[in-house]
Amino acid sequence: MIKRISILLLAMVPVALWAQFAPAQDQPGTTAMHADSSAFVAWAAGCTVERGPMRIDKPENGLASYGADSLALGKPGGTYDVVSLGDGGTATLTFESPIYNGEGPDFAVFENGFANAVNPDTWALELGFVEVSSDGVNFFRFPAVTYVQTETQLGNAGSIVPAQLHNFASKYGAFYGTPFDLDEVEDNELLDKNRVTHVRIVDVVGNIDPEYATTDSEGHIVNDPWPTAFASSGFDLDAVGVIHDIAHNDVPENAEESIAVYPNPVRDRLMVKAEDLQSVEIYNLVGQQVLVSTFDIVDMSDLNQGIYFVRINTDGKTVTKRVVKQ
Ligand SMILES: [Ca+2]
Ligand SMILES: [Ca+2]
Ligand SMILES: [Ca+2]
Repeated sequence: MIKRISILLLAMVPVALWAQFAPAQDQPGTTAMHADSSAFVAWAAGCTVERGPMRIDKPENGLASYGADSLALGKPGGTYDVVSLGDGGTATLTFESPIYNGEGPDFAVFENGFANAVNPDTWALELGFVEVSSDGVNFFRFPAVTYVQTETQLGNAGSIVPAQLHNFASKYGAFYGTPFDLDEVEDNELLDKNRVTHVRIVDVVGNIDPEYATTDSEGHIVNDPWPTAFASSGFDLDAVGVIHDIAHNDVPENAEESIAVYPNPVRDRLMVKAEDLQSVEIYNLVGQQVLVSTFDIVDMSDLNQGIYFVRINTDGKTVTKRVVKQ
């Protein structure tokens, strides 16, 4: 009897472990973002794809070929409006204005996944790693985690429960973006999270054979639909939506002034508009200096609520602005 109970417990534990990330787009608690969400202020403006093979173990069969790079630009178009990356292929996206690390998610990636017709709790999702860069040279990957089993290779109808995935593109089906928060990328002196210029999607190979497998940030092999030995092999990129970019930050009330700060009141990032900016100093009400920066975006999120004086030093001119921190 005791033995039977322990077997039952063992059978139940993995289910609980798997269900620890946000659920599918049709369930409460999902983080999926619909393409029409007003949170999106811009869409990718440039895309360069390096295709991978249709099958990594048979490169002689040729590369994925479905879709043009330009199908990843603009708003999501759905199932056929995609560019296919093939096994291990990449897509590198650029934007009209740099992305900054605002409150919550900063951009979202759209693929063309769909619910399994027989078991609609599972989805055919072709996964990708997501990386960001602020110089187009050095790329930094979001820590991604999968709890999809690794005993049985998912076939090309592959059934994945979205709650088993975190920080993979795509966790959700067509027209629903997977959000990414720059806070989750490890800090690095070569990455300016407030001036991200490039987003790169890297197809996870998805083959569980250790010879070809790719692993998540915790070392788990990533199992995804494989082989997908046809033109639309691998990750099918539909769009990348921007939530926080510098161009669409709250428009400064005093835009005509040569030196301005915005938004005001400010919650986290204060933008400084000034030509030939040398430094920004922030003082509290009793005149203590609480922050110094040489950048035109100052992170005030760690400061207490209240009134601050922002001294902006430019080449030849110093101006002080009163700012309310919320
Ligand atoms: Ca963020
Ligand atoms: Ca595909
Ligand atoms: Ca598209």
